Parts: sequence; structure tokens; C-alpha cells
Amino acid sequence: MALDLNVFHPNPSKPTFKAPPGSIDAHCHVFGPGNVFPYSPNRKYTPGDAPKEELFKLRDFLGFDRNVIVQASCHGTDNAAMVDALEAAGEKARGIAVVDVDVTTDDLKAMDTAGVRGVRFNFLKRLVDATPRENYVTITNKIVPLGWHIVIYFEAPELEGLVPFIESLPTIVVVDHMGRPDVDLGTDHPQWHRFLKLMDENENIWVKVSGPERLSKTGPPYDDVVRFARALVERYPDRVLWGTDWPHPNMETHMPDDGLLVDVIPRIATTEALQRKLLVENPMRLYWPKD
Ligand code: 0GY
Repeated sequence: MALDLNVFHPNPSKPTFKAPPGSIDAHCHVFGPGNVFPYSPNRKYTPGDAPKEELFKLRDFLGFDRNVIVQASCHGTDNAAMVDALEAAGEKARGIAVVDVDVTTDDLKAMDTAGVRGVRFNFLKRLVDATPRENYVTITNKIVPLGWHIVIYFEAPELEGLVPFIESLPTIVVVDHMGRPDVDLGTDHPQWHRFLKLMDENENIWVKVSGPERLSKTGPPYDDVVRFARALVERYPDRVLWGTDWPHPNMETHMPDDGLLVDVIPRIATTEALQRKLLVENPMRLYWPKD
């Protein structure tokens, strides 16, 4: 039976790959439930509910220890559902918020106490209305004193125009989903080289080798995405993160089996040392530096 593309996979397979102890899913979301945490009136899509209890169940089932929960556009700048999940998870989760330009220091400090460690700037037109660049600069100036970083989401064709802005950011910048390359163009294409150049020239830029289910043209087991992710893990072993992207909003072709997504990991991080960096050491350094 075809799966509902608006709802996460109801019974993912148990991964064959055993994640190292202390592994972190560094990109996932919580949605609602809408009757407790209403979706934003400005949202571009309405997801099926994906509450914190389901996320924590999946974390344990996949053999992971901790989550980084990223505020998704369907909740706008109301971070309540994400913060509620952080508070329920205690030391087992950190968060990335989306904030308005007039966010106060007190608001930011309260989120920091709950476990938020950064903000997300989203440049995808299908997800958000454009934010004036000066607002991002104002937000950046507010979050840097807290030691927070910036998660940035864009698609590869937009990168060239964003480079001066990205390179001006005075903190760690984490790029979502490998900068969303067109995988059909291959790893010899200028589009991919442009992204590598950005990473090569800026040691403060990290990248999530996540989202094969979004980038693949061939579908599971995502063979066409593996060489992109593997190239990043091998070239920047200390600046890569991995995440499920659960509960996978806006999928058009299939709802991924999260167990199969975990089984991509040993194909992109091919040694135990690389796997430990990707899943434990790097995210610990960024999100739990005192542990
Ligand atoms: C993701 C990707 C998507 C959605 C969002 O904030 C969001 O709504 O990030 C997407 O549709 O590509 O990372 O969840």
C-alpha cells in the first residue's frame, strides 16, 4: 500500500548499521500536534502531526542517543513545539530556532536555557517569504554573543549570489542537505565545485550530509547521492553532521524508511573513525561542548 506522503513512515526497518554509542541525529523536526502547538498562519504547507514522543521513539529504535531539533517553516517563528520537545528531552536534545528580527535578548536567553544553540536562515522560496538581508544581519548580531551558530538552507543554483553574505557571517555556519546539489549534474560540475570552494575557503562552514531522500532521482537506496556525501565526509571529516530529516515534510516521490536512511551512513562514512566523527564527535563539539 502506498504511504501517505504527509505522514512519517509508520514502521521503519531496523537498520543493519549499528551507530556508535552516543550517536546524534543532527537534523530532525517536531510538528505540532496542531491542537496544542498550532501551525503558522503564514505556512506554505500543513504537515501531518509529528510530535516529540514519536521522535524520541524513533531515536531509540534507530539506536541513536540524541537529537538536534530544527524549527521548521510550518511553525514560523513560534518555537513553542520545538522548545517543548527540548524541555522534555533534557540533555538528549538541542535545538535550532527561527526568530523574528525584533526577538529580545530575554527571549533568546530563555531559548538558550532550553537548549537552543542557533538560528536557521531559510532561503527556499517554496518554504518561506523572503527576509530582508539586513534583518538577518540584526539577528546575527543578537545571537553571536550567546555563542550560537547559524544553520542555512538554500539550493545550489542560489549559492553564488549568497556567497558574500555567507562569508560575512561571524560564527559557525552549518549548511543543510549538502547545499542541495542537482545530483544528475555529477561531482565534476561547476555547481558542485562552487560549493566545495566555499567549504575549502571558510573553515567556519560545516555541512550536513543529510537529505538523500530529497536529492535522489533514483530513490532508495540513494546510490546517486552517495558519492556527494562521501566526498564531503572524506574532505571535511571534522565539519560534517548527519541527520534523518524526520518526519520528512514535502516529499513528492516516496516517504523514506528511516532505517534505510541510517543504512546509507556506512556507505558515506566508510571507516569507524569517520563514523564516530560524523555521528558523535562533531555534533558533540558543536552542541554539547562541555560534556
Ligand atoms: C527540511 C526540508 C524541508 C522543509 C523545511 O523548514 C521547513 O519547512 O526545512 C523541505 O521542504 O525541503 O529540512 O525539513
